Amino acid sequence: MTTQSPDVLSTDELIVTRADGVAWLRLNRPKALNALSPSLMTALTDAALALDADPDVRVMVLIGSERAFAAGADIKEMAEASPVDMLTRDTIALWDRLRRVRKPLLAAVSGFCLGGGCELAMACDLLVAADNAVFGQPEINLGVIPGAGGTQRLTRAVGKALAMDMILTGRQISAQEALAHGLVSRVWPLEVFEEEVGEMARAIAAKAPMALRMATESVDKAFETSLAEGLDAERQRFYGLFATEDQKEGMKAFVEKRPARFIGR
Ligand code: DAK
Repeated sequence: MTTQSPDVLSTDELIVTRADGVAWLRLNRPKALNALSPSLMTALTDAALALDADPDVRVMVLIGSERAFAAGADIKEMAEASPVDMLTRDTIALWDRLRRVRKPLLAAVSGFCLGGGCELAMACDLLVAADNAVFGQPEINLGVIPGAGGTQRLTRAVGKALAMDMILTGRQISAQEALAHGLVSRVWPLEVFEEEVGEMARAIAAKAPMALRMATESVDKAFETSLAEGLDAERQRFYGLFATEDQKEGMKAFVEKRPARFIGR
């Protein structure tokens, strides 16, 4: 799992490893609690898009350290910026690039997950946590508001009451509270966290890649469309999957009482 040697896509700030169809992207700026500098975001999006194009990779795990997934965007780099600086740097384009990834992206959060860190985790398809995880949008303490999707994705995930509470007061919530409010889907003790994340990622990696893609697209539609349009979009994808070899294999394997072997076609 994480004992693999670092991949060529690794940089000083991002360690990439792969095994069993799973690519691990580990944020690695320990001195700054993995604050998301433009160089780290560039390395992350470059790697994620390259891995997205590699047929041997079926799922990606975005992970930090035990102490911090990411404590936000790099405040030191933003502190003196003018609006024109912020616009011309256009770092939001890096965040938008990440949304082009089609393979399942799993955010595995331990420790601090704040500000841009929380926004990054929420931009992933799945969000799981260790029991020491802490989630928050503390930008209000800096005189600003979330700028990379926090007001939108947090509200959709946990509802208006808790989102307003967190965004207006800067209050941070525990992994258990995040689980209770639907921000994360699973919480494990820190001691077994990476093992469990690996197991979950490998389980997803064993599924049919086209079905994974259609499934994530369909779930995402639920946030963008009316129910009728969403149901229609789901149905088109469902029928479309009957054109894949993996659908034939999946159903044949069931009938023959054996595990399916999916090839991604
Ligand atoms: N940026 C830069 N450095 C950070 C940092 C951050 N977000 N968070 C922590 N660090 C650094 C600290 O400065 C410290 O560095 P040294 O002083 O040792 O050089 C080191 O990490 C360890 O931090 P602490 O000494 O503070 O450690 P503690 O355990 O005492 O406290 C903490 C941990 C996480 C509670 C604390 O560090 C903290 O409150 N950090 C800031 C959390 C925060 O406010 N995050 C939100 C930042 S604003 C956008 C894209 C993104 C964003 C907006 C727009 N567009 C592209 C439009 C996002 C904005 C944000 O995330």
